Amino acid sequence: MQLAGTALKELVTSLRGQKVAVLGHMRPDGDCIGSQSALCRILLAEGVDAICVNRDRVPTNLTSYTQGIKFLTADQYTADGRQAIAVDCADATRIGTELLSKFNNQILANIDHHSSNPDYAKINIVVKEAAATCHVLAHGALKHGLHCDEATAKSLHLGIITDTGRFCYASVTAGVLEIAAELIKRGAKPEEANFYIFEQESRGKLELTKRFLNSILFHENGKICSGEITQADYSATGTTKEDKEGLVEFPRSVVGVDIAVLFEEGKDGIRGSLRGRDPKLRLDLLAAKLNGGGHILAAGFNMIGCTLQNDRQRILDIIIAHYREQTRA
Ligand SMILES: [Mn+2]
Repeated sequence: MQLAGTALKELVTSLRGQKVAVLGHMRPDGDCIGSQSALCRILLAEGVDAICVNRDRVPTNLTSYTQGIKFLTADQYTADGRQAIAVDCADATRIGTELLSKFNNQILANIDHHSSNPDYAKINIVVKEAAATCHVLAHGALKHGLHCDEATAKSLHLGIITDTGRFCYASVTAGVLEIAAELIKRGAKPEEANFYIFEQESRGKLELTKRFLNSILFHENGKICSGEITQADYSATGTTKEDKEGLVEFPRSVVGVDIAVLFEEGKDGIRGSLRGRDPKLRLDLLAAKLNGGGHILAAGFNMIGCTLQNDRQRILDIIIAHYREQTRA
């Protein structure tokens, strides 16, 4: 982290007088928008001509963090010789290929915290143990005397609470809380951030949640819990696939459930999310049996050409068989 701070300071000062675009990932979240907004403010304060560009629009609940700086979508941006800095992008494809091509596929700097980051830029400031990209930026800004006014502090705090689930994950160390405390001293407001991120759900999302909860079934003596969402659910509630975010946490949080499953029936097949708590269950290996992949505790599958009516039970049987194999004494 110490090295990252020095590298950030060097990067920012080396760009004085130059034109820079700070790029985020597709479907931006709080850590992405927070990192872009904060870094852009830091660069502007150092005399860099900086803007932010994303393939997608800034989510409406996060627009207050972008006040006073320029955020463009890929369509609105015409290549004008800017250097690109990517933030919170685990690899270059996360920027979106079309946007990347506007920079001749050249990224000057990559600032991130994903453990899979392959160091795809000329300058790579990647701290794999950091809780958020905003954590990396905040450390650099606060310890190396970079600009950190109220708006910057709010943006950095936004990213940290987003990626730590409001300071609940294993990535939250005393150091993270010390940085958060300093950001609050500089003007970050926990209740305001909490409101924008966690209390701005649409009515459609609540209706979708009701439908999902109604579909929940338990299997294997309550060890496996599944629920489903169909295209009809999305159209009836005016929601999109982005709104399924977080639903799998309902079955995952129930006592006794070892594997939570969310089935999503699309036009071309069934996609699914798998979540667990016990590394022994190796959900990555289970997902691989279902044309998917992912992490040991969180994975996804993709059964092309399948429908819930025809294939739900067959997929569940594979999940149950895997569970029995992994738990056999
Ligand atoms: Mn992040």
